[in-house]
Amino acid sequence: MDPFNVMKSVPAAAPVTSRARPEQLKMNQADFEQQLSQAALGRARPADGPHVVLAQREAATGMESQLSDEKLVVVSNRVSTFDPSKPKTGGLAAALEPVVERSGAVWTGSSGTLSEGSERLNDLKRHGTGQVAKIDLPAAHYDSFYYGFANSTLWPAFHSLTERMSPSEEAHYKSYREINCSMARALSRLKNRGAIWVHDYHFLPLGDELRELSIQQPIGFFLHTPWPRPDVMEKVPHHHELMESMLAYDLVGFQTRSDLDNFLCCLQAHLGLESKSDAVISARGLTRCQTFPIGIDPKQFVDYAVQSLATHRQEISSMQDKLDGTKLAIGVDRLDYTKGIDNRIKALDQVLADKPHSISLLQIGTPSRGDIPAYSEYQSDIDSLVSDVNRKHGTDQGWKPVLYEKGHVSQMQLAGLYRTAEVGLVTPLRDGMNLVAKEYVAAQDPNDPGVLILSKFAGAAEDLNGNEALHVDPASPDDIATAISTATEMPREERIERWRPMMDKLEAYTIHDWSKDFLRELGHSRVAVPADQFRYLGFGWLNEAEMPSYETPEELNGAVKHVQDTRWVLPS
Ligand code: GDG
Repeated sequence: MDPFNVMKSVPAAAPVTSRARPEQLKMNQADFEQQLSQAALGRARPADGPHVVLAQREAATGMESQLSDEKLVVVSNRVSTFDPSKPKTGGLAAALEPVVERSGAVWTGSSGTLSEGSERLNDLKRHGTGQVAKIDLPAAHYDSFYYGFANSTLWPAFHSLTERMSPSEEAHYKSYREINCSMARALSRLKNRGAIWVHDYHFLPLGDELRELSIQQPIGFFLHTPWPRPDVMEKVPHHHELMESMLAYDLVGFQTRSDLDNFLCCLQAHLGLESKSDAVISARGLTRCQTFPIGIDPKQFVDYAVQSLATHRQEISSMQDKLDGTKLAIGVDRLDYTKGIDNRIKALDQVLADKPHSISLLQIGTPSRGDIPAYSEYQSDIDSLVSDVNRKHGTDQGWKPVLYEKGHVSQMQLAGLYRTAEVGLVTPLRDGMNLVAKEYVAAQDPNDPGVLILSKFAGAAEDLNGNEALHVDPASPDDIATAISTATEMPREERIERWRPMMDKLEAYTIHDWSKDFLRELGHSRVAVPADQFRYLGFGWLNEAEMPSYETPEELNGAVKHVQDTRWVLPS
């Protein structure tokens, strides 16, 4: 029996299927105790003492050793190209590539080729110490899954832009579930499968589908986008079923505290489930929720920025020629309506009306999801705004205030451009984190750094606070315009004072810390205690120091009871 898998190996007294109604999630006392005693019978190992607990804990905390034979499996919709000459066009790819290369994980995702019948698992390909296993997903469902439910319902809802949500179509939801089933089946065919780390809103119910296939390994989920408030979540069709399915994960990770709080509020408001210390207990077991603010590799950006000024000197100086002596602001975004590019250009318009020929904006816009009307419309709106501003404020000598680059640039070029720009403009209406904000900071010259203007609704604003970055309301071109003027006039000493603490934070929690942290916590999330420790079952506390205090019996959702009639009160 898998020592990391007590809860899931227990036959459920009252089986709860993935289609259970919310009230079924709460277990009655008798069921819970029956599960405990069945688990105790199956697990009794009288010789095990505390040293075993410790040994198991060590194994649980060091995922690398735990996974020496069994590979960590990372799942996301798209898999990166791993081609250094090709740009990373999205935050998820930028974040996971170094994780997979260094950890030896197997990264699975859609191949981009669709299959006529059911899913098809392609041969594994090596990248660094890691491997990639691409999956051909069923043509019959992929578009409705991807363009339909994932990107026209969940994406706008999770960014609290309900007006952007497409009218609900039952077929889209059906396809969303079908693709999750296909992915689960493909994963179940992977050999040497260890813990599974699922990424993003495309795969909310994947953990549940994997459990239905009796997959026993620890399964964690990380959401790269924000999680909305209950009133917004309510507008997502099948939100009950989706949230309930997420309780099949052992660990659910969010970018920020406010996303995590929103998720817990949604569980309470929509499923009636209480949480304590960010743990939720249901008939599916224990789900721990935690924040893991995603980072970057700041050292790589420092190196790239320095190298870029030498390697790409010519391109950078020809771009500087186009500035015609004006200061430079930079924006780098997928062309997505959440990114607030329109308000940024309107703000530039205001600045230039006030101070003509003072600043240029280099906007790198990577085309994204162009097959969705909301995206193609947004992209043409940006095109017209850029033309208007260039027509209005450009000079007869050929200066154009907005340099709009839709082609891809390499990461090294990007780092050089960040370093050249006096202002970094990051103004999403809402964003899970926003890696561009962090990359801009990392690429700066420590002796003459630029100023980051940052939307207060980007996850990054929780870390890079208002004393460091200039926080703005992304819906207000006025606010952004004021910040641009402040940034361009800021004295060098103040720029350094603001930049240093941001850089310290980026170095203190890198992308590598982020992945290690998540995997360590995923290890903790599985119960690994011998039979005589069963009173701790379900909580994942593995030694005395981590144990919750138990005090006056208190109702914890009516679901949890100490075997000796003492109920846990989770530490606050
Ligand atoms: C999602 C969440 C969260 C873009 N254009 C080029 C290029 N990029 C790179 C950037 C950056 C990445 O793409 C974009 O990352 P973001 O974080 O800004 O945004 P999303 O794609 O929306 O990512 C987001 C992220 O996941 C991670 O969790 O932060 O909130 O929405 O790395 O540099 N890179 C290159 N050339 C380009 O033309 N080389």
